[in-house]
Amino acid sequence: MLALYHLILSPFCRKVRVILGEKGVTFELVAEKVWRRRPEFLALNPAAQVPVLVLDDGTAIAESSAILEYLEETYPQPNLMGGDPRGRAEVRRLVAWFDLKFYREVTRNLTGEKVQKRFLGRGEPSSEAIRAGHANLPVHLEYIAWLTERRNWLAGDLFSAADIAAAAHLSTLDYIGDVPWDKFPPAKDWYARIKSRPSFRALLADHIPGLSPPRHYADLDF
Ligand SMILES: N[C@@H](CCC(=O)N[C@@H](CS)C(=O)NCC(=O)O)C(=O)O
Repeated sequence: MLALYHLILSPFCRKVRVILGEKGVTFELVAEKVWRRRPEFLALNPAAQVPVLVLDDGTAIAESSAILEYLEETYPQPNLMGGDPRGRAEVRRLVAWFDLKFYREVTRNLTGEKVQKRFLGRGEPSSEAIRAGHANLPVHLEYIAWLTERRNWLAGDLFSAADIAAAAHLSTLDYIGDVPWDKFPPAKDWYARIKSRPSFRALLADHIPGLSPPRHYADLDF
C-alpha cells in the first residue's frame, strides 16, 4: 500500500490527501514530526519536508506538485489537470497561485505563525505577520468569487487540482477560524461544494490535540 508522510495542518499534505481520495487510491497516513529530523525520514526526503509519498517498492516522491503529476499519470481517472493544453496551463497557473502566492501572503502568515511555528519550535507568532495575513486574505477570497462567478470551478468546467490546492490552504485557515466566509458568499458556496465531496471528509475529521477547530469547520452547512 502507498504511504503518505504528512502533518495534519500542512496545506501541501492536505492537497495530496484530497487528490488520493478523488482518485480512489488506498493509502496509509503516517504522521511525521518533521522537526525531529529522523534519519529514516531524511533518507526519504533530504529537504526534511512533508508531504512524501512512498510507493509499494519503497520509492519516495517529495514535493506536492511532483506527487500530483505522478498520480495524474499513474491514476488518470478522474482527470484533475484539465482537458486540453490550455486547460492544463490554467490548472497549473492556479495551483501555483495558491501554493506560492497564497501560501506566501496568507497561509504562512496565519496557519504558519499560529500553529506551525509552535510545532517547529521557531519562536513566538509575529503579530505583524498575522496582521498581514488577515489583510491579504480578502483579496484572494474576492479572486475566488470572481472566478466562480464566471466558471463552474476555479480553472473551468471541471473540478481540478486548482480547486483542491485552494481548498487545502483555506481548510487550514478554517481550522483556526480565520476565514470571514460570510463576507464572501460566492467563495463560501464554492468551498461548501468542496466540503461535501467524499475526498474532503477525512480532512474535516482531523483533530489536533489541544487545538480544536471551531464548530463550523466540519459542518457541511456552515
Ligand atoms: N513545496 C513543498 C512545500 C512543503 C512544505 O513546506 N512542507 C512543510 C509543512 S507545510 C514542512 O514540511 N516544513 C518542515 C520544515 O520546513 O522544516 C511542497 O509543495 O510539497
